[in-house]
Amino acid sequence: MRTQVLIIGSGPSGLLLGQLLTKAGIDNIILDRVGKEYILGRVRAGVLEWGTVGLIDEAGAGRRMHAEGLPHDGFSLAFDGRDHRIDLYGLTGKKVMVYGQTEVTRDLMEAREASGAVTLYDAHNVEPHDFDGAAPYVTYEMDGVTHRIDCDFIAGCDGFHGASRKAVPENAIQNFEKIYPFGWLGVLAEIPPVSHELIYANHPRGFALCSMRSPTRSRYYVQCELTDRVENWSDERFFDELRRRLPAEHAEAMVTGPSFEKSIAPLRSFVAEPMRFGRLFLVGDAAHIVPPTGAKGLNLAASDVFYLFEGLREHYGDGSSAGIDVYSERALKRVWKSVRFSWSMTTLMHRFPDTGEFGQKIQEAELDYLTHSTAASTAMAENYVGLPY
Ligand code: RFL
Ligand code: PHB
Repeated sequence: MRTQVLIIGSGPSGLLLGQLLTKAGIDNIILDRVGKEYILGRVRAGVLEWGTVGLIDEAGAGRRMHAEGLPHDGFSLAFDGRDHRIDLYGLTGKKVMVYGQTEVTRDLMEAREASGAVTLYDAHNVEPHDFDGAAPYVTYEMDGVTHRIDCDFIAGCDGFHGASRKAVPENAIQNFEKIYPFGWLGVLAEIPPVSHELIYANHPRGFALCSMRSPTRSRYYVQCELTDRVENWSDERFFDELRRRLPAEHAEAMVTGPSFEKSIAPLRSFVAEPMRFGRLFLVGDAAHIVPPTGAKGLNLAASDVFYLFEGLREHYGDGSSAGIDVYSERALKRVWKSVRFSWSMTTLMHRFPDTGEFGQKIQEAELDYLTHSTAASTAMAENYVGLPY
């Protein structure tokens, strides 16, 4: 089998890239090691930058997002027992869209199926080969048989634990990493959100986040110990803890109900440099991870896709390799700014076990500065809605 661009990974980055390429007449195949239902069962991101919204539109998968997604003009930083609103629209003229990653993925999958482009699920032992030469290929196993697909380029869209980054020789790649000393315990429940905007709460008991998926579905998180287990958290204990970390008006107004998803995610910042190795490109979580506090992971995956798509379109359009050659540099510039923002918002909003009284005072001063200085809140808003591509 042969294709122009072989995409490893059918998450949001692989699907978005695939749709943009297909629309531009560039042949591509997607391989994923798991099945469609498994991919759609993962509960992840909820906030889309407007640039991401535009790319999903360009990919022809935006209809339901515009009908059902919730455009948000601002969010709250809650501390000292009350809300401090960050007026995203007033400060930047831009909004964000609250629309779940599961739905983005479903819409992109449907658009792909309608276009007739090929996705091969349950492909095991996927391995990229010869990407440092002119004729790369990928092998995989399906139903006990090894298959090979030849291609011009390989897009490694296979997430943090994927095969693409692992295929790069150790001496060709540099990793930068920071692990945070806590995790997020998240629940999804069919209950109306406590507020019409997101609430990021800094509280002596730890961070909490009130987010949503729709007017009837809430996504809530609390900071927890890394060693904690979901089995230790009944719904009752979760909602008690969440309420204690919120301003009284929200705690009193909160509607609770049975959760239908509950999971703990560790927090990590990670960047691999460069993002291109000959004819292999790393895209999205395969190249970088950010802690979810800034809502940047999925949006960074989208900006990587934008840069790579531009490079490939140029290559197939007029034979120029200029866009491909600057892919890694362009993508990394934006990646590091989002890594910085996600780290700073994580540092600002969480309780760290070893902060000490000095660190605590600095955090309080920063929160006060941020919410009283138009310059500081504009900087936060500008990063949150997304820096330009
Ligand atoms: P994905 O989504 O991990 O998809 C990778 C795909 O590759 C497949 N795969 C393989 N296929 C073949 N062979 C292999 N060896 C393979 N290994 C893996 C996998 O099956 C999968 O289908 O990566 P992608 O596409 O780069 O997308 C990245 C985003 O998923 C991620 O950045 C976000 O979910 C991060 N994130 C958030 N991002 C936001 O922008 N806003 C948010 O509000 C937000 N909240 C979050 C988040 C991530 C979270 N967790 C659980 C990590 C909240 C949480 C709790
Ligand atoms: C979510 O809705 O899952 C969500 C929203 C904002 C974040 C992280 C996660 O910063």
